[in-house]
Amino acid sequence: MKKIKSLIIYAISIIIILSLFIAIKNTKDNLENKSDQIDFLEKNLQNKKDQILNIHKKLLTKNINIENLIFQDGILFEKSREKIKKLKNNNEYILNTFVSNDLIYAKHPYASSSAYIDFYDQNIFLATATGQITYSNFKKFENSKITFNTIKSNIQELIKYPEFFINSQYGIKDILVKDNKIYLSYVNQHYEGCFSTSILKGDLNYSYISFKKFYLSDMCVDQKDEYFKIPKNKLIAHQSGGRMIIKDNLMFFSTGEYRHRTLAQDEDNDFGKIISINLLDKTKKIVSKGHRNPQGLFLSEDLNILFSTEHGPSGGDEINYLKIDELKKNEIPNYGWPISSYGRHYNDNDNDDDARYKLAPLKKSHSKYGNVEPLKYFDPSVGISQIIGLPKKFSGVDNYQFVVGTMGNAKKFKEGMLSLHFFEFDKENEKIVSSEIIPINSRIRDMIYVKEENIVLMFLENYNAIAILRKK
Ligand SMILES: [Ca+2]
Repeated sequence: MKKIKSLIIYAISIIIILSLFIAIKNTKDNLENKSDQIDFLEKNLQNKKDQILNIHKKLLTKNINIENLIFQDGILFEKSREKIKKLKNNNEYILNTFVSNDLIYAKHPYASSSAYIDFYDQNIFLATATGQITYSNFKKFENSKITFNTIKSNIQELIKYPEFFINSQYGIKDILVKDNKIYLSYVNQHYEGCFSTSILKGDLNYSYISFKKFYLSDMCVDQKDEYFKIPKNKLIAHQSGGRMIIKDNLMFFSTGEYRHRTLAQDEDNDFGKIISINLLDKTKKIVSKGHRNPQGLFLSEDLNILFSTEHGPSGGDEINYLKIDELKKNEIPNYGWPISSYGRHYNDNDNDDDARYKLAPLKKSHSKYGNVEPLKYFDPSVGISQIIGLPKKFSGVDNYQFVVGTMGNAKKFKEGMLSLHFFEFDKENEKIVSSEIIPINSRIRDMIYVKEENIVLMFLENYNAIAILRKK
């Protein structure tokens, strides 16, 4: 009897092990299938993108810009959905999203369209990264369908290289409307293959704007530069910075280093810096150096602090800050890049002998090398973009609150990407005292706080959408 019992147990065990084995194998096969499917779909998508890009390029050589046709009579946004977002402090926010199928050009492989926003004189301004300027009165956002009117301009006469007007890394990097002037920062091609981040300026007009070059860097970064002969190294125009803020008669302007990393440490050029430009006499000054790609810039007038974000290497995104009083000193504050960074060069296989570390060592301390430590760094990276401060009437908290938007991509998706990150900042101790992530499920390319309406406006690169976040 005992023998039979143990035989039965033995048989059952074998059956369990066998079925487990089959289940594991099926799961593994399924996963392999899924990853094959994703690869297949991605390749198909890429083929479609390449075909469309080819068409756009060919049309441009015949002087046909499809976007001009689409934007001729304005573009349409449609209200898509309303969501409630709740923070740990029990504050509730309503998120409304307005989607446009008229936005067609993206400046990143994981975006479906790219654009920048600003608010002025009760209007939302939206500039596509390919240079179309549109606006709509904010009141229209009570409706479910909104037409943005197009403002014609001379941009196509000023910018002559075709990559600017199609899917590429090159294009507009920010819009700022202030005191009846409109400013656009953009990747400027000085001559073939040589770029800098420059600024156009025009008088605000709702039918036609004639832009003039307002700010032009003395030098450009050349694709053929010796520095790009380092293995795994080439010019990348994503690393352009481009954020603009105006306070009184001073513009703060962030610039990237186009992956010519060592430029960020030299004081004889504009790359990898935050600079100030006097609007009256155009004199410029370096505010801070040692930046890789400062894609977010915000001046808190309450704190008298300039916050910036650093789109870093792998594991090295940062939030930085600078007390405006520091500007009176003679020494230019150094934020470390590429001497110090908590990240590593992309695809270095954890190899410290990778050729890129020779000139860009990315030491794991800032202060030890005389550089300013970040207020916070993100490892893994989140693809940090714009940063804005929020007043108490929006945040409902006593501490100073600021929020950063993130991008990232679906392929290497990590928690914290495609999200809003809320931070409470203790101004006495100059420290972040709490943080919270609210997923938005899209790359947040641009973001502003609108005081008049007490709302946060965002441009979402994956939904081709303007999103409005307001207190419930
Ligand atoms: Ca740094």
